[in-house]
Amino acid sequence: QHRFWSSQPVPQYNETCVTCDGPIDERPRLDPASVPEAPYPLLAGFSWCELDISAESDIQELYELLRSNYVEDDDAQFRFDYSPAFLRWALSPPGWKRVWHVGVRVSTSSKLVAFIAAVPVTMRLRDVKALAVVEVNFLCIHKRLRHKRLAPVLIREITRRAHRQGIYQAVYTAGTLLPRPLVTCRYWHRSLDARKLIECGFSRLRPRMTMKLTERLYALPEKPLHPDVMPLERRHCASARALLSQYLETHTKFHPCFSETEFEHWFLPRDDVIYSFVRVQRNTSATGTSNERVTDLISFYSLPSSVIHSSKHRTLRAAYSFYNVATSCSFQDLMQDALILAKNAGFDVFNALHLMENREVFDQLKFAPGDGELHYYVYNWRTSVLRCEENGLVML
Ligand code: NHW
Ligand code: EN5
Repeated sequence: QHRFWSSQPVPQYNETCVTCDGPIDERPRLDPASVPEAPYPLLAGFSWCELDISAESDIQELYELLRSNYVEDDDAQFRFDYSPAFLRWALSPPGWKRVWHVGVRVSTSSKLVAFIAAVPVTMRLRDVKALAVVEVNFLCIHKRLRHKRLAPVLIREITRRAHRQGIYQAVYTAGTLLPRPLVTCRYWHRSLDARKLIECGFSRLRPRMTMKLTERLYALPEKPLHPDVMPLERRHCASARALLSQYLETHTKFHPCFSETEFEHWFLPRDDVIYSFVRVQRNTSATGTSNERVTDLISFYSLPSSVIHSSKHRTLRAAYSFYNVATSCSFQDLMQDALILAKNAGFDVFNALHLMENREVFDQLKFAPGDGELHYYVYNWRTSVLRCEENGLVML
């Protein structure tokens, strides 16, 4: 029943695996000459292209393709609206390659009608400490070109382009069930502007609750609990990275390994894109030199959604939990500060997945489970499934 996926090196639904961590198909690595040099043939009338993300016009075209055709919720009420600045950030981490920003255009008009991207990442997968893989994201086909088996062509082409660079594994997430998730995590939501969420159909007034009571239920303090939380700066990055790496290594079994420059790329604050905050402890040594140690990290990214039907609201501003680590305070107090910082930055809702330690604070902090789940996949790797808490990867 999966015409494409049953032909791919991914675990099938019925497979069981006990001690079997490793690649499923070793052929492309052992025989690089078998990887085709030329792109896969495309439907007649269409051509492959590479987008130039440093060019304003290419970013704008990608932005518009996604704004009109990318992921929607099950009831088609909301559609992700990744901003141009966000897309540039997401597609240009250290080591990014233009050949991995793959578009499809109508040959006659040059209109961009499909896209898929890969970016490099080093992953730990259980006992394998540093596997060079790609993260595949932003697979999108224009609504008028759906159900023509174009997705498998895009996936085969990005696979070929990864193989050409000596990469044989990929990680990707999707709301759709495919063979076969490594782990599945539910989305949870925390209202920040309860009235707006109700007005645009994101949430509903609970029985026997008035709007006033609902707004009061979700009220938050005006200022963070910890007055010393401050935006992450370059000088904090070495210490913040050490804090996060230590956390991921000890608490999770599947996580990215950030180099110094990768950490700076993914975490240094960018308006309306990525928000990161730290608490630091100042240590003054006997010789009078002082150094700062990051004890806590808060981060969330901005991913608005278009509201498809409302006359009153055009966009929903959502903050998505990224990586958060607490050592000087409880995780719950840290996440409460994340909510306050997100609210003060103008977000309407704070979203988080059931992974790492997040589940432990959802009830107390008044998150509610959403109707969406996120499945995590690894291409060409066999391993047994993870518990949600062991998942240390947050994708954009
Ligand atoms: S998940 C978001 C994906 N994008 C969207 O949902 C946007 C809206 N939808 C669309 O644009 C994040 C289309 O519906 C898409 C499918 C393009 C989704 N992943 O062309 P056909 C990502 O970007 C399979 C993988 O007729 P379509 C992650 C489907 O099961 N496969 O469908 C991307 C079927 O195969 P089957 C998906 O609706 C990861 C076949 O496509 C899929 O016109 C990619 C049907 O194709 C999905 N999200 O277009 C994998 N959705 O076997 C990377 C459907 O069941 C793998 N399908 O018959 C790794 C590669 C790199 C390896 C490196 C060594
Ligand atoms: C690749 N990196 O379904 C990403 N979102 O729960 C692709 N639901 O927002 C994968 N349906 O439950 C994307 N409100 C997979 C997710 C696709 C988007 C998606 C879900 C996640 C979502 C909301 C709105 C539902 C609208 C109707 C939801 C109910 C909970 C409510 C929140 C506020 C407080 C009260 C309860």
